[in-house]
Amino acid sequence: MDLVTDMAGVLKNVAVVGATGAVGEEILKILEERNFPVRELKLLASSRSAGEAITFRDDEYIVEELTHDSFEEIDIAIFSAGATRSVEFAPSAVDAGAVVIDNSSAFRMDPEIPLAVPEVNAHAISRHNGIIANPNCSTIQMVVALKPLHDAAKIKRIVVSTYQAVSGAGKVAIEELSGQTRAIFSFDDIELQKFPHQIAFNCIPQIDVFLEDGSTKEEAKMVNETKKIMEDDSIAVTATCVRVPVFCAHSESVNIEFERPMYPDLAKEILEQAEGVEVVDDTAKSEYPLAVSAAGKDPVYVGRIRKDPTVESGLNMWIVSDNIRKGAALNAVQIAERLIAE
Ligand code: 25A
Ligand code: L14
Repeated sequence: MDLVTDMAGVLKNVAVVGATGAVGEEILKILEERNFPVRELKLLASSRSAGEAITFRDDEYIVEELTHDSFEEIDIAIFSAGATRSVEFAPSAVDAGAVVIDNSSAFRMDPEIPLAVPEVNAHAISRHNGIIANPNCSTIQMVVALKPLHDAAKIKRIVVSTYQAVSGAGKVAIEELSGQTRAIFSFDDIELQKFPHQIAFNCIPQIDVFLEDGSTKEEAKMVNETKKIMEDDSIAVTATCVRVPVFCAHSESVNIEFERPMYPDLAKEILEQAEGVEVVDDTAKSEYPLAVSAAGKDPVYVGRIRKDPTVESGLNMWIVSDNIRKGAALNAVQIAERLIAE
């Protein structure tokens, strides 16, 4: 087989649903950066954005309105337009023969649908029946760092508190933080859009809606998705998710209790070898992961690795990653890469 036919076999027709959103735009950037084998590209969004021109590689593409007929000839459809759109349109994409990689929470806990982080449970990807779910951003960065430690010493319990960037809530939310900041400095009234309270110069202990038990849906996602991705229901997880006035990258304070002995030095050694992880931990130089340094980068950064002396075998650490990249767009493209490698 010559190179041209060989390449032609691997090229895929790709649809990006929500192409004009914060995650959709990053998906296009990452497909370009990683030289993803795209034959045809279809950019789908709401009627608000239809007709808009977007440049991908050296060609211009026109955004089309998402309909049930959008997926003819599409091999891979990456959805990032919210759960309502996924529930309504993903079945049409599957019926048309596409494999759907879905960024929303719609299908994540469906036992028939894989919930995949390539560094953690890549084997789950091949078990799909047309849809593969991309986990929640806060969960992804935590499991990438914790899975190798779980393999080494079995995690009993995780206590996590998140410091989540506004970009997770989309472009309107990014504008909301800058708009409120400008308003405060010019003594104007602040405007609320995506968040229930002022986010500039504030911390809001609510992400997504409240559930009956007093936790939020974002916190429940961290609990349930962690068990599914790590394939271990015995891990106890408790979470508090907080929105902070940061534009990009989520930070997490994580306390981990292990069944078997685990030490900071051993954890560092393990994490230095781990796929997708970068250890930044030099307290003498005040070096640890920071949101502003992680923004625009691929790794999950881990630092402040230290013993938790209040339990028999425990560690505390600080985990930071770009929520739009590894937390959403990059993880989705990595799943697509695994699909075509199969
Ligand atoms: O915010 P939305 O409504 O969920 O929209 C996100 C994307 O979905 C498209 C939308 O196209 C955008 O590309 N979309 C929305 N409704 C659609 C429909 N009916 C639809 N596509 C098809 N059919 P758009 O043309 O509507 O958006 C253009 C820009 O406008 C912003 N926007 C969207 N709705 C708006 C709005 N602006 C004002 N008023 C509205 N009602 C939109 O913002 C886009 O910039 P955003 O993109 O940045 O939204 C990001 C979405 O992504 C989710 N998200 C973020 N992180 C993650 C994540 N989801 C999963 N995992 C993550 N890690 C956010 O929750 C948010 O929904
Ligand atoms: O379920 O920060 O992936 O508001 C989408 C919204 C993650 C959080 C999900 C946010 C969420 C995000």
